[in-house]
Amino acid sequence: MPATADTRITIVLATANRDKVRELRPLLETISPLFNVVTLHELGVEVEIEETEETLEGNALLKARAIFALLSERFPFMIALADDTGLEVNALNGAPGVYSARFAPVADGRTPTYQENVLHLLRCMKGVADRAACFRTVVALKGLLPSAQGEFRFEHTAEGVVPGSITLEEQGREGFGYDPLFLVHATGKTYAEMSMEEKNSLSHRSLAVQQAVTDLRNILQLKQIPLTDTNTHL
Ligand code: ITT
Repeated sequence: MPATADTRITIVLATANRDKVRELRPLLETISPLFNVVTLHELGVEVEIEETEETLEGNALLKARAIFALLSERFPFMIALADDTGLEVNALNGAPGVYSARFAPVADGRTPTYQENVLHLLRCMKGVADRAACFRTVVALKGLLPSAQGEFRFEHTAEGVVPGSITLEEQGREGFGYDPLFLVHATGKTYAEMSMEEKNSLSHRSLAVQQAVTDLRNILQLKQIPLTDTNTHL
């Protein structure tokens, strides 16, 4: 498919987590109105991607590659964007980290609920004085875009980290996952005490997404990909 001046770049969000989609879509659309952001749900794609790697970067790449492979025939030019996120607690030697989704022990092998993970973390931190922690997101991009040579394939990862601490009890009702326990010192609030707009203005996820888009723009310029109207606005 030839590139045209008004071609928007399709970004497929390679996540099954609707809470992450709710944050990622406005983040990307704010950075550039020329991104055409689509979700797996909107595409009618239901897929379980097993996170078999031991790092956030490995799992983010694994998810971006899997969704790119699945959809590249449907979208000749597109970027699959995956996010792998972990909460790293100092006193727990960085746990739950890459295993944040499956932190609480549950009997039947299912994925624990957010609430079960939150309560398990509070139990692990009972009586612990050092409450320092950070939230880390790695965003992976796997894409194929039009270029003067016909096409340009790339893979890239970018990271966002926010330091904070684990509260003694749940605070706030917004957000998802561990948000009620994660206090961002600069604001004096947990993520769950912030609106989505406020969380998106400073979160680990937003830092990673902004870095990934900046890097993508630089990569395209470095590779002398002729900037269409689309790419100019990245
Ligand atoms: P996908 O792999 O489909 O993207 P997931 O829920 O497995 O969805 P992650 O592995 O990246 O996503 O996230 C692991 C867990 O970390 C997630 O289930 C939440 O409990 C928690 N989490 C991720 N991002 C978070 C955030 O911004 N705030 C609070 N908790 C978060």
